[in-house]
Amino acid sequence: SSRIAVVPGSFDPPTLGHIDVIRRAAALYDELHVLVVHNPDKEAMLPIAHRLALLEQSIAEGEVVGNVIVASWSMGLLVDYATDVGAGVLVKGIRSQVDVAYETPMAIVNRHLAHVETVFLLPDPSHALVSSSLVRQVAGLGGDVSPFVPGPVARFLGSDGP
Ligand code: COD
Repeated sequence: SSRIAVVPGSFDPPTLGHIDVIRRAAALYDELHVLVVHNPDKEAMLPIAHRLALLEQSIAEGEVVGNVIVASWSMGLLVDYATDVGAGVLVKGIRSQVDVAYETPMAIVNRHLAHVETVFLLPDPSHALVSSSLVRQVAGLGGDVSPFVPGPVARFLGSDGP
């Protein structure tokens, strides 16, 4: 049977850290769903439709191997989406102890709710400090975000590098 996984996130906006996790997860599974989920704990910068388009463009530009599907989900539990598409695994990136503390209870709940396992990937050191919130801050203050985001996102946010 084919191995299907979901990489969920806010992707507001997609960063080079996200693309790194997506590229590496795509190499591990037969089918990878990159899922834009609204995070009620965070105030959004970009509408979901923009995040979807930027993810698709960034994945295409990043030459990610494997069968990657980009989608969004707002109809309820994340694990309901996973179950619908036959995915048994969620893949998440762990940058710090803060991420571990945030993700651990969700991983336990998701396993109990739907027998969906969570697999954690450690970031590449070159991207470990990159976050969407940092990019939102730099962009909001008029700074150049091109070192932290894929080309399509830099162009969209209006900083195309020097
Ligand atoms: N390097 C490596 N990984 C990274 C990097 C980086 N530089 N930056 C981000 N990541 C990882 C994050 O750790 C995360 O795994 C993923 O990429 C997405 O990150 P964000 O910031 O875009 O997304 P989050 O953290 O806001 O997304 C959180 C979810 C919405 C996915 C989360 O809240 C969730 O799983 N919700 C589930 C909703 C639900 O069903 N709840 C009920 C049961 S828990």
